Amino acid sequence: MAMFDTIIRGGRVSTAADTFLCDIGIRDGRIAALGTDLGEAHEIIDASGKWVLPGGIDSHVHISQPSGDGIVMADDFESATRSAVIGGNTTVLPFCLQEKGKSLRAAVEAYHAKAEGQCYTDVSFHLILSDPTPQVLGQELPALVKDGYTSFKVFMTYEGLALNDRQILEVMEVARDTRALVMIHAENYDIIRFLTDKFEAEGKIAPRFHATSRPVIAEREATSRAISLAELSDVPLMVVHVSNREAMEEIRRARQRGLKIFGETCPQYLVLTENDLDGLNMEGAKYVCSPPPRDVDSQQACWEGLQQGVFSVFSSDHCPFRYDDPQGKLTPKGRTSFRWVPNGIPGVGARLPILFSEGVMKGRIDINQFVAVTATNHAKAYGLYPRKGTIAVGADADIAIWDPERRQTLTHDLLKDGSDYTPYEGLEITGWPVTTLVRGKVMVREGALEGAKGSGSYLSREISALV
Ligand code: DUC
Ligand code: ZN
Ligand code: ZN
Repeated sequence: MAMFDTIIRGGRVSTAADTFLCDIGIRDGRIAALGTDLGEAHEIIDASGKWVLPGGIDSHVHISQPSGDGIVMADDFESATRSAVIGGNTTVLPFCLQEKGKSLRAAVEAYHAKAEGQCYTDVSFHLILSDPTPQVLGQELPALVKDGYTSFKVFMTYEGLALNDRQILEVMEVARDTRALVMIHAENYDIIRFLTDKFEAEGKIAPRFHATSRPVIAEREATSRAISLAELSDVPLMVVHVSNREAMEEIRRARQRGLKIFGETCPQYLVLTENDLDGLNMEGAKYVCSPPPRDVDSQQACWEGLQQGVFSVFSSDHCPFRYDDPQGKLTPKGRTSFRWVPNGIPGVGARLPILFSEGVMKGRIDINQFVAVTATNHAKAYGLYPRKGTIAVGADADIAIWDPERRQTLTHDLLKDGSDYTPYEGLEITGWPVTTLVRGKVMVREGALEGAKGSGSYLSREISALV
């Protein structure tokens, strides 16, 4: 009788720490053995010439999130996790948004109903706190953390979402008491409101003014303030979607002072610039996201943040809207001002190939750094390690097999998400995740989707290793 369900044979295995040549024996969805001459299995996957890595964990995605009047997000759980698995991911963490005046628990239940039976990858939810009432802070949130929702995001900007400094301190106090990890969107609300009103009054309404109205200084100031609030509260903090040198340096300085401040950056800050928002007609809307892509020096700073460990995680911030759609980027109101252009871009399928190609294949980061910032550190930060995020005996068999030589021009057609474009169209990519297994089941084989929707499970999470 075969010892294993599957053996991945002959690959070059890399984790965040090591690279070694070995076979992987998989039994009951877990990694049961690492070694050579592992014997028989029901299925042998030949990985010779390939790199065998932990499946990607994308800890920052938005799926089926309420997005304002008449605007509909392009992905549901089926299409977002389909694109994720095609792009080499095995777990994604979307955000469950509390709408103002409503209960957080009710939002969580409704979000589970959307995901149930739909997923190609494993999923787990962060929370977004928009209304930190005494009931939410005193009861709902602590109970949800106990139930495995161990991270939540707060916003310093946006109508209906922004918390003031006092509210952020109140939330941080609950995080300290419950040992949850706070994630923060750091942009100065008043700077953005002031500039948005001013540009509109001057007739500057095109998508590119989205970028101009959210300057680096607004991000740097809010990052610095968020760090101060976390220091006062004595809580770790994850600053998400960092776009530029000044904000990166704020995080670096805090870390050098011994504070538990962590950073995340995303593909749009490595390969796009604000000039992409200049497209003729409304083409620039395809790149409207917040913080906006900046300039070439900001790209370089984000690379340095990844190379030097200032950023722990590299996520997509997948926040997809269709372009050619009145419920998406071409909403009629968006033509009247950049203020109304749906804010966010797709990226869950493109994240890993972009970092592999631009980072590993171009020598900016090594393969172990790649694994750390795309999988292992996400698992550690969000309470999934060591079950997820590494290749080790006992871990879930979440594995992506990469062909480091495959060349590919990135096109939207490859990504199989629910949007109708990719902001990375035409990027030349070297290296591709050809075969991906989720808990031992082959979901993508040689580039073709093979697993069924509903194979992905919901993951209840432990306390973050960063807390
Ligand atoms: N913040 C995000 O994290 N995603 C999309 C939009 C935003 O402001
Ligand atoms: Zn954000
Ligand atoms: Zn986001």
